[in-house]
Amino acid sequence: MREDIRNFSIIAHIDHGKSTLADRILEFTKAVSAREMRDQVLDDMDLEREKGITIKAKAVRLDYVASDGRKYILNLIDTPGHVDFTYEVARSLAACEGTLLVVDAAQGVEAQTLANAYLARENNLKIIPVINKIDLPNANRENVKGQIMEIINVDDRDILEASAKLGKGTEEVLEAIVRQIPPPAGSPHAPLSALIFDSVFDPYRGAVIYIRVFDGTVRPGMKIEMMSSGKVFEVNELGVFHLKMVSASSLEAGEVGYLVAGIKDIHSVKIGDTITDPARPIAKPYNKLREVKPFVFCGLYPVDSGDYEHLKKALERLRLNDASFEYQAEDSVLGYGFRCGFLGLLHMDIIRERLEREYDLDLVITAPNVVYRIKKIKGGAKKGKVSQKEEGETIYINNPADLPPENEIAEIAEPFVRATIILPGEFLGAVMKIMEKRRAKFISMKYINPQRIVLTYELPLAEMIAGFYDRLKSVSRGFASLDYQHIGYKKAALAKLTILINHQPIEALSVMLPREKADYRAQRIVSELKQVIPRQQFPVPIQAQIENRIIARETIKAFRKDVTAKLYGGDVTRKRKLLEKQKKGKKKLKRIGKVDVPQEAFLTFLKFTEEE
Ligand SMILES: Nc1nc2c(ncn2[C@@H]2O[C@H](COP(=O)(O)OP(=O)(O)OP(=O)(O)O)[C@@H](O)[C@H]2O)c(=O)[nH]1
Ligand SMILES: [Mg+2]
Repeated sequence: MREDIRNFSIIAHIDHGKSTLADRILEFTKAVSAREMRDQVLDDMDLEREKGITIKAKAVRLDYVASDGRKYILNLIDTPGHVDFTYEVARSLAACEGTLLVVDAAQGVEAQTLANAYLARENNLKIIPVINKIDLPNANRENVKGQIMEIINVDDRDILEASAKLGKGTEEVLEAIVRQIPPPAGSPHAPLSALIFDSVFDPYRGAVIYIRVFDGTVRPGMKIEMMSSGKVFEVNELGVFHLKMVSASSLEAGEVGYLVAGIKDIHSVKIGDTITDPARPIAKPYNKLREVKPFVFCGLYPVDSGDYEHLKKALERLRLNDASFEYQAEDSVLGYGFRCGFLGLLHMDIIRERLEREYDLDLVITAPNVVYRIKKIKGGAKKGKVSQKEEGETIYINNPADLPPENEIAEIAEPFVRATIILPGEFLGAVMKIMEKRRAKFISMKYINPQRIVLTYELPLAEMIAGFYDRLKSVSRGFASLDYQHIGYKKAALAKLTILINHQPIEALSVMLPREKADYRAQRIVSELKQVIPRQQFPVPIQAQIENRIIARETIKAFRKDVTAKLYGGDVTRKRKLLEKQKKGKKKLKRIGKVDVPQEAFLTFLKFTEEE
């Protein structure tokens, strides 16, 4: 047992100050020099810095001399707070013995505070609650303490207080980590077992695997076996995470670090897999990580069809770094591309942006949808009610385009979620109203304290992916927070809306809609498409169809839009600038038949999910 090691993660609701607290811990332990230091130094991805949020969990190793005079090695993992990235949190927790649960002193307990605290408890981790941002004028420590004691079993005195911004309370946090979190169990002499909790692709070294060693010792030159596949590799290099990776001569029980084993075939690495010594294997792999299934799907197509192979490579590599997304090749009227699955809309956005930036790709993304379960009628064509024995196979479709013809469908079911919303009482009315509009069923209402309400609803996942989070935030002035769990499929009255442009059905624009809202939404979708699709040399009809019946129609009048028309007279540079801008805008057009369809057309339906 390594008495001198502590492995912990930092968890919280989004923006409660995890990464800033990590900054202070890094500073206090001198893991970063003043020169290297910047705000949220662990958020090193461009996207993270731009959006001001953590996307990937990050591990870093620190040395700390505690007040007992002993030197400790701390492995810290900073995690993201957004609900789409809960999977990152789950993985990080699997590598730790304890966790800091950070709660904003002004916001109090929110939906991911609750969700992450439960995750930590499921993993049997020691939870150290920390109230952060006590410097804020509207900080309400006593109230927040009460809220924390409602959700975890903790004594008033054991709730720490900090201001990560001012660097207050950092030492108390470090001392609590050393005293309260148990050192890792396990023996360096036992047979090797290590958990893969993350990985990245390096063009020169192949897969770099992040591991937590539970038992045994791994050294360069040693053979390792991936337990899920039985594949064996030889370790070339290993090391630990300081701000950068630093090589080491071994990693033993209790330690967190990385290893490189010349793995060029990315498919050999599975996050959540257990590594062992093929000469002395352990009996059973760890089963610490639940596999996550993506819930939201969309098509990704290169704007330039010549980029297909490049996109395929990029997806393979990105998937190594993010096991929670899926892809499979598909072709459609948009050409060759991929159907990709994500954990939510932010996740979808991030992956698309990473592909565009890190791999220099231009992509068109189609409307996101959930996975539908279809029960088919046995033997095919038969109308009306179907008795049990006539029912045929059940299929799952992740693309509305794959919906069988209506006369073969006995039943359509869609995934439902149980949503937990935490909000201050004053927004109750507004929030209940948006829930009503989204086919949500009220389940319960509970008070954490007189000002904070926990609402529970069951609703179709499809209603949540379309702008729900933004709506919730805007009607509650940012105060409501949301978490959700999947609760399985329920039968629903849905229909596929197909859009025809210039008489050609464009499956990439198809969406599934609740039947009772189909007419209304179809009309709004075609009107919007009329606005966003540029005029052509000829008139272009846009039609919306359900089961061979046209239910809405608009026509785009002919003529090429001349952006320079309103510029009369001399200024050539302005004219050129405008033309260039138009050219740039064009990059994101996809030519379908004779019509150019811009990116935003594919996301039109997201705008019309709530009827006024
Ligand atoms: N006033 C005050 N602001 C703080 C404090 N700690 C963090 N902040 C601010 O809160 C915002 C969010 O901080 P982050 O550290 O990025 O929060 P996070 O929990 O890592 O956020 P995610 O990783 O996106 O979930 C930033 O603007 C910080 O400057 C604090 O103690 N006091
Ligand atoms: Mg962060």
